Amino acid sequence: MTLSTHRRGWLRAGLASVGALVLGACDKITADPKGVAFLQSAEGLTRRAQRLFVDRKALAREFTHADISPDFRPNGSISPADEDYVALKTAGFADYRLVIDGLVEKPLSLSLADLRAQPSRTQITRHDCVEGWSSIAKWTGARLGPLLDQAGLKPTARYIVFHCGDTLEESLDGTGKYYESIDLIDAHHPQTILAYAMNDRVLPVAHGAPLRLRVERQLGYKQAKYIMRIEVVEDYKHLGRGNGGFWEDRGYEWYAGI
Ligand SMILES: Nc1nc2c(c(=O)[nH]1)N[C@H]1C(S)=C(S)[C@@H](COP(=O)(O)O)O[C@H]1N2
Ligand SMILES: [Mo]
Repeated sequence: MTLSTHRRGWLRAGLASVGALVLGACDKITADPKGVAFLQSAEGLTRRAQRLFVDRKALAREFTHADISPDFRPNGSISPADEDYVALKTAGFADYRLVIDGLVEKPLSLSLADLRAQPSRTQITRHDCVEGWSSIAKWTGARLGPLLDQAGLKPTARYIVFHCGDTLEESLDGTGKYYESIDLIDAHHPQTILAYAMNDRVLPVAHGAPLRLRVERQLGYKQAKYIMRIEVVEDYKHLGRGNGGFWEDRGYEWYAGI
């Protein structure tokens, strides 16, 4: 193959993978026999798979202590009024248990001490909110991947849902409770942690005490605070209004990559 056809094939493969993701199909490519041949070749497949995979696995940028924001802005719920949450908070979260259930072999129920004893990671990262502000903080937490390995995902598992303790919107249909979901690639990403500490201190209530998600390749609204339960599911259509998260149910993208 000459260099120019090689490069055209490469470009088509790139467009096709975008098309496949966005539209589910790409008429132009399937109408062009050369494009199809390249896409079906082992080389074309490998390259497309590699690009999707490598990009999703790349680490988010990490910063230094000097970069930490002196006043990281709290946003959304900052002091949940939900009865169950208030009771837990009043008792200093001594009775808190994180439940991991759904499509797992062995459901888990973990205290904060249990969580602090899990494989952990500390990272200084930048939080970007869609509203247009950013703040940098140091987060420490249990890595989600090893926890899910302990619970043992069933073969049908596809998404990890985070059920939160706060109602952000009072609505008659009860869909105002905050929740979020991520896929298994992000769940196993090394920087995906259940944070219990912020800037070397116990996670404050305003930032999601006692436990909040850090999924560093995505925007602020994916960073679920006040996590009460992690449910492993095959699909999230039956939850909330069916779009995989509180803000997704109100029009935001499910995959909020940065
Ligand atoms: N449970 C819960 N998680 C949440 C929210 C919320 O209101 N409730 N707000 C989201 C949004 S939009 C942002 S920008 C971040 C804010 O996190 P922070 O309060 O630590 O800045 O939390 C996200 N996670
Ligand atoms: Mo946000």
